[in-house]
Amino acid sequence: MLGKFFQKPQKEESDRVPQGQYLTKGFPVLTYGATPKINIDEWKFKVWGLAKPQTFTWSDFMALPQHQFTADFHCVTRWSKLDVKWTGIKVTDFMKLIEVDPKAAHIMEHSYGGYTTNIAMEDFVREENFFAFKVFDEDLQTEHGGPMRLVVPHLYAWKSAKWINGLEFLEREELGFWERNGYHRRGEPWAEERYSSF
Ligand SMILES: Nc1nc2c(c(=O)[nH]1)N[C@H]1C(S)=C(S)[C@@H](COP(=O)(O)O)O[C@H]1N2
Ligand SMILES: [Mo]
Repeated sequence: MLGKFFQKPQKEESDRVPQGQYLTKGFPVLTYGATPKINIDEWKFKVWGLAKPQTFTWSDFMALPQHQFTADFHCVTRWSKLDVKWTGIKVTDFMKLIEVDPKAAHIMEHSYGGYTTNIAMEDFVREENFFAFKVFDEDLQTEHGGPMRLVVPHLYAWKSAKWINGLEFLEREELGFWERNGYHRRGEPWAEERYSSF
């Protein structure tokens, strides 16, 4: 039973909803473990591994161009939310601030609280990916990843790390938290890459 919160997509929306997903009009919170509390004055974002080690502050991020993004959000637990409106900073703009070794082919996303998720460089460095600090014109709520989260619209939402605070550049793929616990290493919703087959 889908209940009143989850609906089968309308015809005009159905081509935007991947196989096996249901639409929700609410915005569920999906967090493993505790929700970290982060003070913007103490917020730090680091890059390391196959990149020149650097630390950025909140104001370093706020100095980058800000954009509005509208993107669909697909959780592997089968809910999708269409047209989420975010404000954020493009990954491609942030990448101009850092020096990455050409051997780096993968990234581990790190978050306050210890969450990790892995992503290939070509899935990460895309025009449509962004660091979000507002949703629907309001400061990003702590439970949705505030003050800052990553959003990677073309992959299942577990790749969109909440409370993100670092990027570790890697030559070879390593597995993040959910990926070590059976989720797919890439997680493309249109291919239903939900769980790993090994
Ligand atoms: N740090 C962190 N990021 C996370 C998660 C988490 O547990 N911790 N859950 C992921 C999952 S499974 C989903 S579906 C989305 C949910 O985002 P929301 O809670 O804002 O809906 O965040 C992703 N990012
Ligand atoms: Mo999820």
